[in-house]
Formats: sequence, structure tokens, C-alpha cells
Amino acid sequence: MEVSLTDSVYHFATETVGFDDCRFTDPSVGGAIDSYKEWLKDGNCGDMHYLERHLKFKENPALLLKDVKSAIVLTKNYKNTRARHLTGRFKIARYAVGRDYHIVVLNRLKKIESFIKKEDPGVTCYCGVDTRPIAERSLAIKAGIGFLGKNTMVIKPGMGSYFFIGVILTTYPFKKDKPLAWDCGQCRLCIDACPTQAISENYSLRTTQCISYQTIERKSPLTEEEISKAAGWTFGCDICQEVCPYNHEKIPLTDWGEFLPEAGVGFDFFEQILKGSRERKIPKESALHRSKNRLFPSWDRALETLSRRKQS
Ligand code: B12
Ligand code: SF4
Ligand code: SF4
Repeated sequence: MEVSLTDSVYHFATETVGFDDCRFTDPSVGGAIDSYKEWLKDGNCGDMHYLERHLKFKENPALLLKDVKSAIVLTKNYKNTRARHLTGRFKIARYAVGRDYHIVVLNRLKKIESFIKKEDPGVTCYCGVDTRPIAERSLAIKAGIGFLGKNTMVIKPGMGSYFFIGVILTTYPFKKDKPLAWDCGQCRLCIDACPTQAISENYSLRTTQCISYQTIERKSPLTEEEISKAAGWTFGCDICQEVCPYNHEKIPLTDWGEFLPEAGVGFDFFEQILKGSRERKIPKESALHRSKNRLFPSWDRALETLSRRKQS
């Protein structure tokens, strides 16, 4: 029986390269772009002005890749141990503990691109993970990877939401998958647990209230009041994922060692800062590196505020 390119890419991506899932969809996000426009209109991009510039590409991916015919959506679990970084006085989101996923995932996407080109040299591809103007969550939902949670994460039943999404836009017409028929039902644990009320009832994030935005993306340091509300989260925030029943204990840890604390670079560096180190050169391999030196004033202030409180 003839094996289609869709099947062989799926097998190569999951078995050889090690992604957990690989699905195929139309490159256009359809009606989901309206929620993006609405979100921008409400001022939710804050200091992330690049998201306004991304609109035209998310709306029309052919501007990124001429003759684009499909999107391949790849996911990788990054769940790592529930160690100090999640429970200590200073917390760092799971996704930033190990090596920078932008580098780790992009390298693997490139392997799939090379595989496709070897199979069919006429095909062109455009790979992205996080930083490119690709509507990754909308494509993941459309491809049936998972469903949209009230915390705005893509959640995959049986896998939870601790996974990265990588996308390859391609000129090859892969066979398309279908979206899942699934939702959160009556649950609202994340809405109630968010300490800054950043999660609205309508599957949208009030981004400027979100600790993740405030500690990673915002240009100005956190105020004392914001530090208090952030409950020790100093780089990103995982509260709305930790409380989600889909992220239960039985979900295995990632099998990509780069994302484990042992890979070191993220949390090790952070720990030194917390111990009072004045080192300001964030290791290049760490996801923290992307923030350049913008975060130091916030971290210094958090340290100051929290140690003052400890003394009084
Ligand atoms: C900007 C951004 C942020 C912002 C805003 C987040 C937000 N909720 O919008 C901030 C800095 C707050 C942030 C935080 C985090 N982020 Co972020 N972020 C992004 C980025 C770069 C763009 C997202 C965006 O455009 N947001 C605007 C909203 C309106 O768009 P959207 O989230 O894509 O949502 C779309 C869908 O909801 C869709 N939709 C709605 N309803 C329906 C229904 C159907 C049927 C369909 C098809 C679609 C659909 O419409 C929306 C607009 O297109 C993406 C990477 C990328 N290129 O997409 C990563 C990304 C979303 N982030 C990611 C991660 C891991 C995080 C954090 C967990 C990190 C952390 N621990 O601190 C937190 C989670 C906070 C949260 N609850 O969302 C992952 C999410 C993986 C997943 N499983 O969902 C992504 C995909 C990066 C990646 N490649 O893995 N992030
Ligand atoms: S990441 Fe934290 S602050 Fe942002 S919505 Fe989730 S719980 Fe709220
Ligand atoms: S905590 Fe509940 S409401 Fe929130 S995303 Fe998970 S299942 Fe949905």
C-alpha cells in the first residue's frame, strides 16, 4: 500500500524527531481572527506592539509563504518536576526552567522541513515557534490538537496544557485533521484561582493584569502592589495551569531532557540572582535570555520588597 506524505511526515515527526503530536490543518484560522481583533481593540497587547503588526500575517498567512496550502502543528510536552521553582518563595514558570524552547523546538521543526524537502524537493516551508506571526493556538485548535480552555490555553485531554506548539506552514496539500468536540464544561477553577482576575468569562485574557505579562513582557517594573499579588511568581506564572484538572499528576514528565531542571540554565541562573548575585549576563541557552536585561529592575524590587517583609 502506498504511504502518503501526510503519514510519513506524521511518523517521522513523532517517532524519529520525538514530537508528541503532529496534525495537519488549513493555514487560515477563519473566524478565530475576529477574537484576535477584538482582543487587540481592547488594548490587550499592552507593550507587545509586535502583536498589532502580526495581525495581517495571522489573517493572511500567504504573506508569509506564497502558495501556502497547509499548516503542520507539532506539540511537545515540557512538564518538568514540581521542584523549588514552583513551590518556593520565588517561582519561575515551568516553561522557562530548562533550555530555551525557541531554539530547542525550532531545531526539531527544521529536521521535519528537511525531511519534507527530501521527499518532495518542490515544497517550501516556513517554521515558527512563538516568535513568528503565526496564530499557533488557533491552528492547534483547528487541527484537533486540543480545545480552548477558559484559561486560554490549548488543552489536550490526556496531556494537559504544559506543551509547546510549533507550526510549519507548507505549500504541500497535506490531508487535514478535524477539531475536537470538547470544552471545559462547568469548571471555573482557573478563573477563581487567578490572583489578578486576569481571566475573563469569555475565553479571553485581560493581558495587562496577567502576572506572566507583567513579569516577562511589560517594559516597566512591577509596583509593590503587583509584587504582592504575584504571590512570588517572578518569571511567568503557572497558577491557572496548576489548578486545571487536565494537568493531573499522572501526566508524564517530558522526555526531552533540555526542558528538565537538570538542563540547568534557566533556574540555576535565577537561583544565583535570588541569592543576591549581581551577575547580569543571562545565559544564551535560557528562555530568560529573550527578556534581555529588562527584568532585573523587577527582580531587584521583588527581592527588596520580600526581604523587607521578612525582616518586619
Ligand atoms: C502574546 C503571548 C502571550 C501573552 C498573552 C497570552 C494570551 N492568552 O493571549 C502573555 C505574555 C500573557 C502570555 C502568557 C503565557 N504564554 Co504565551 N504566547 C503569546 C503568543 C506570542 C501570542 C498569543 C496571542 O496572539 N494572544 C492573543 C490571543 C487573542 O490569541 P491566542 O492566544 O492565539 O488565542 C486565539 C485562540 O484563542 C482563538 N480562538 C478562540 N476561540 C476559538 C475557537 C475555535 C474553534 C478556534 C479554531 C480558535 C479559537 O482565537 C484567538 C485569536 O486568534 C503565543 C505564540 C503565538 N505565536 O501564537 C504564545 C503562547 C500562546 N504562549 C504560551 C505559553 C506557554 C504561555 C504561558 C503558559 C507562559 C507562562 N507560564 O507564563 C503563559 C500562559 C498565560 C495564559 N493563561 O494565557 C504557549 C501556549 C501553549 C498552549 N498549550 O496553549 C504559546 C502558544 C507559545 C508556544 N509556541 O508554545 N503569552
Ligand atoms: S498566568 Fe497567572 S496571572 Fe495570568 S491568567 Fe493565569 S493565573 Fe492569572
Ligand atoms: S481549570 Fe477548569 S475552566 Fe480552567 S481551563 Fe482547566 S478545565 Fe477549563
